Amino acid sequence: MSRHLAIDLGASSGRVALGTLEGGRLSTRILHRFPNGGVQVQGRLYWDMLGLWREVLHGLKLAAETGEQISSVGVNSWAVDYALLDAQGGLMGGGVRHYRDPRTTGQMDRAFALMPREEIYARTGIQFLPFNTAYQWLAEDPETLQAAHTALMVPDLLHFWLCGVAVTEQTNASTTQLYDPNTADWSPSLLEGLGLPAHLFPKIVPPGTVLGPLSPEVAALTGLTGLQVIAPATHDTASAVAAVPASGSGWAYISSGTWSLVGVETARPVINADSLRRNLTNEAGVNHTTRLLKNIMGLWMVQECCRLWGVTDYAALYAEAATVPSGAVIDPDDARFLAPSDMPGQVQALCRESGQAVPQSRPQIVRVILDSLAHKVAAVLKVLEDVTGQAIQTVHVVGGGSQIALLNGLITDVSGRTVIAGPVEATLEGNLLVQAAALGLLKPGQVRDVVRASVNLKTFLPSALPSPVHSEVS
Ligand code: LFR
Repeated sequence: MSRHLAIDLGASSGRVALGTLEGGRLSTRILHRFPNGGVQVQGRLYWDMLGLWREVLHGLKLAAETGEQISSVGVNSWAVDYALLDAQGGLMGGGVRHYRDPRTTGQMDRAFALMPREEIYARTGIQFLPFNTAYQWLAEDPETLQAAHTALMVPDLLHFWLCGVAVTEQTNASTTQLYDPNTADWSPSLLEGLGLPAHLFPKIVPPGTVLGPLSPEVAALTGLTGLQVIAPATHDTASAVAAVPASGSGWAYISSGTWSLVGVETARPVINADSLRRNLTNEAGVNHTTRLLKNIMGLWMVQECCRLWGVTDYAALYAEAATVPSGAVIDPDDARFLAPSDMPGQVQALCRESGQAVPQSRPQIVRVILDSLAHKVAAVLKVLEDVTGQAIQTVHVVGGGSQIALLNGLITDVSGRTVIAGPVEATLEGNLLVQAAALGLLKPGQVRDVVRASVNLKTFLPSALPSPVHSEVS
């Protein structure tokens, strides 16, 4: 039997959880849950890193109070964002900028003037998204970048604070669009081509790397002793995909949360004219796999509506949305939805502009969002089939969004494929089990078996003839 701690930082909330692995099954107990989100100051959007660190320390203290013997701890979070550190390891530039900060507007075009789009894609295989680390770096004040000593991705920063070791973990490095999947290292030609300082990011380590013991400072602050800090798959989506309870072939996954990440697992990156045209991403997964996927705007759209409406009971809202008929279908990846805004108004505007019925009530607006997400998911599944030549029969939906029966049903019906929903806590489970594998307590190939043995899944079968889905996705 072994115990491990997972620190999971999501865009809207964070958790510290204790996992117990025993007899090939994993049980997970959430010790501490705390809210997260952007903090706006002087027109800039940041993450509250010090506030998050305080919550992490509190969670670790609760872990110490359980009195259990815990072997290891590891952090995962959203991708692309980074901290710049000075030579003493101090945070520079006001902390970590949020990827939804509008500073990246226009930076992709600047990058394409420095290096052709095709070449950037050929070297990285990463979906062009305005907030990729590469474009955030282009938006940095050049003097700050020059003055910086080190850049650490968010989970790497937390690992640095936990144990003093500064490295970049591979799954998250792959999201920067500065990483070459063929060499599993930073791409010198990309850094040079975009004029970015190559020395900032430290060495890349694979998921499941033991970094070292918890620092004496953190041990004293929390009362925890004897733990190793282990880099899991630090990109939350990579941890979630590691815990997809699939076996065999013919399956895709959706990591469903603030974003919907829709993809398949491949043995090698798929980087060609077709994947470029479809703007698919090739992010690194565990065990040398590739996560060939696409970012879809996801439940962020509902979260933003709820923020504006002051609604916190999501379950009630989804239940109401299930009682209204299907409405307009819009493109959830319209650029206007990216930044925090009047989301209901933006949804209504796009419905109006596209000549469709404009939803009025809250449930109608949520219904338009869910219908639109389901249609986009269905289109991406077709694209993935086209690009890989592999049929997809089953779609595993994992993460918080897997609890939304309405969305699962819509995905099933619109795509005409079986949906298997769960686990809700895939990210935590992937994080915990990759730590266990790093300590030799599991074979890497056993992670999914343990998840299957440990969780309850729900199956949604297509109830109607699939609607025609257009597979042209931008
Ligand atoms: C999901 C996620 C996505 C990434 C987005 C921004 O939480 O990590 O994979 O594209 O957040 O970092």
